[in-house]
Amino acid sequence: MGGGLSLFGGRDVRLLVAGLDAAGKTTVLYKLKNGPKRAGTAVNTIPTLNFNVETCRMKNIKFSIWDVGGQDSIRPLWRHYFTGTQGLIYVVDTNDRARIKKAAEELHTMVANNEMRHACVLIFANKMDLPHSLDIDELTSEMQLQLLEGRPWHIQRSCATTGEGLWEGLRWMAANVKDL
Ligand code: G3D
Ligand code: MG
Repeated sequence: MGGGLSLFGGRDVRLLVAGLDAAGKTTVLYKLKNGPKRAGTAVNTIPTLNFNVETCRMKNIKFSIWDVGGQDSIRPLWRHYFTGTQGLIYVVDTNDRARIKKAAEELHTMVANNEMRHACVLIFANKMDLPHSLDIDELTSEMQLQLLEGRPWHIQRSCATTGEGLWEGLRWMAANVKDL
């Protein structure tokens, strides 16, 4: 587990995708898996029962990306996936104003876990295509992202259904993720 050189001569990097249910995690995962050239391909999502894992390559990095389900009932299981995680992709539905505090709480609880201490954090401000989205500044303040200081973090606008913003986010991850 963990990062390092792999058989194909590049780096292996392990990422975890998290966020509340319906934030867009599975859509993000399959868009990244399909690659930028197939960004137009629709993704069929079903509520994730257990987890999905997919790989995705960028330059000399092979990302393995874990999508664990977001339902309340299985959230306590998330910590089992933390070990070896080098980067967290935290997906937030910018239209779900009612649950923004809950999304923030969960993010901060997650990064406080000892197994996540080396993980850098990429926040996808997702569903930016919808008319009542919180903007980046509002989201940064509502989610108290300044509390993430001390580790690399970055917020990126995205629309997972079209793929907009996802590759920019992954490029940031590629540049900031550390081998464990
Ligand atoms: P989850 O895995 O976090 O639970 P999903 O979320 O990826 O299953 O997405 C939940 C719903 O949100 C899906 O719609 C999906 O198409 C939609 N969605 C994801 N990203 C975006 C986005 O950027 N913009 C918009 N408008 N919708 C998005 P359905 O209708 O299948 O429930
Ligand atoms: Mg899902």
